[in-house]
Amino acid sequence: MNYDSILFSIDGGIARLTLNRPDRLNSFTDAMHAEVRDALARVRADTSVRVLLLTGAGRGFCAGQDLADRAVAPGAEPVDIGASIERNYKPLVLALRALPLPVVCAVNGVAAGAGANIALACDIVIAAKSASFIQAFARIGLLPDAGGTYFLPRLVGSARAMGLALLGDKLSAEQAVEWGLIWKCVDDAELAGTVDGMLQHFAGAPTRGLAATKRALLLAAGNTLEAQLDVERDLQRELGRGDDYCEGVAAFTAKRSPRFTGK
Ligand code: T3D
Repeated sequence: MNYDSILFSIDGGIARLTLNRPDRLNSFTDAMHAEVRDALARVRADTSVRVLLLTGAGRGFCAGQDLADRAVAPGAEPVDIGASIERNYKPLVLALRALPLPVVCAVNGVAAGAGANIALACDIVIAAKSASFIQAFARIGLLPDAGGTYFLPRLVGSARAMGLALLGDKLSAEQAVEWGLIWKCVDDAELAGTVDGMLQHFAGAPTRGLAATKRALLLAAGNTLEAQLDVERDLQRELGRGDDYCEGVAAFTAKRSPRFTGK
């Protein structure tokens, strides 16, 4: 598939996906969704990939759905946005969560509507200080989708989730860190270098162990303690049979740096 709305590359174990409609703040069209789906399928199928970066081109990260596609002439049939969610946003959020590797989101500018919640679906979110998060749905008569009603209360608690979702106010990147919505924010000029350092780290990390860690943490949201202890036992048993665990122990014993293969 040719990509017009995204940039995508795989190199040295790192997949980079950039939303690339900067004049529309990288808002999503059906075509962009199809391209992102295709790229994520390639990430999933390529066993050399050990980390995925999601970011945006230009001054914004993503402004959610392209609203130019949603204007309805008076008297015309409204777009079935439930169908759009089923076809586009739900599979996207689930695909990001299911990827068996860390997904790093570099929020380079404003993240609004579904754009904010797609960022929250990623595993580690690093934002530029000038970036912001806006549950813009309240401004146009919708509710937070793309997982917003799931992620927000879990990340920042019910009171702040309600405030963000009902008011649709802009949350600065620094406040987002303070509230526990995202991992960290850095000066704008440091975003690329900070993110690159993290990508290089993950490209040499024990990928299967990280995939199991991600899976266990995500399962915890719906599990009892006992069920979760079982999850940990079963995943740990598999990891204990892996090359990276052997290498980790050997490197520790020999007092050298480990060379993980991700196997
Ligand atoms: O429909 C379905 O399938 C269901 C799913 C829904 C998911 C959703 O995401 S609904 C929420 C949609 N998003 C929004 O409501 C956000 C709309 N955008 C904004 O509120 C503002 O643009 C921002 C607060 C994000 C940024 O403001 P600002 O002042 O920095 O930039 P701007 O001037 O508003 O935007 C720059 C350009 O991008 C501008 O175009 P222009 O005037 O230069 O030609 C603006 O129209 C365009 N743009 C920004 N967001 C969108 C957009 N164009 C289309 N769709 C957008 N979402």
